[in-house]
Amino acid sequence: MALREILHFPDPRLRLRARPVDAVDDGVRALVDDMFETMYAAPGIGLAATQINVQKRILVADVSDDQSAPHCLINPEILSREGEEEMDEGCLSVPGFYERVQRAERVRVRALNRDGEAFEMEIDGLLAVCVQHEIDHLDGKLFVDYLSTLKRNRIRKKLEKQTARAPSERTSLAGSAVNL
Ligand code: K2U
Ligand code: ZN
Repeated sequence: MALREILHFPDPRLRLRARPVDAVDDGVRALVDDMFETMYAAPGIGLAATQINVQKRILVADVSDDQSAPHCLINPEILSREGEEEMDEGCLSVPGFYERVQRAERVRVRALNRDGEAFEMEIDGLLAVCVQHEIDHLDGKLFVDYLSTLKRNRIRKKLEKQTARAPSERTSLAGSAVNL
């Protein structure tokens, strides 16, 4: 397993649309394992392959408190959406920023698991939010796209400044939340 670099907004590679996985082979399983390792180390509760510059339709998620509920969704499809919910979302690709986003409260999803077997599941709560957030990543969409142009541009400018700073100073700043 290996830790992968997570791309940061406004990196244009985050805007690429991921392609379906043709066959769930050992190479895909190794990629899934790297995604889980990278997600847990970030730390985060979800990660899309797009965020590590791999344009394959794969996401991982684990909203448990103790890394006990890993989910791997390959070629995920949302079959149905119900209700509405709102929460402050963050993103490993937009470090230090949290903004309110509205999404479906409950979704039914179909995907392939790490063994290439098809499954469906009905999800709600934080896992439903996370899976919708990750599927957006696979379509080249970020949570900042739900914000006003003004707010999105202010986030972009702040992150561009951090990227331009020395790596050591950038790391210490990344953990500080900024309210716009
Ligand atoms: O895609 C990512 O960057 C992973 C997100 C997933 C996520 C975003 C918003 C809402 C739910 C999940 C990161 O895990 S952001 C960190 C985080 C951690 C706990 C709760 C919310 C966000
Ligand atoms: Zn994200």
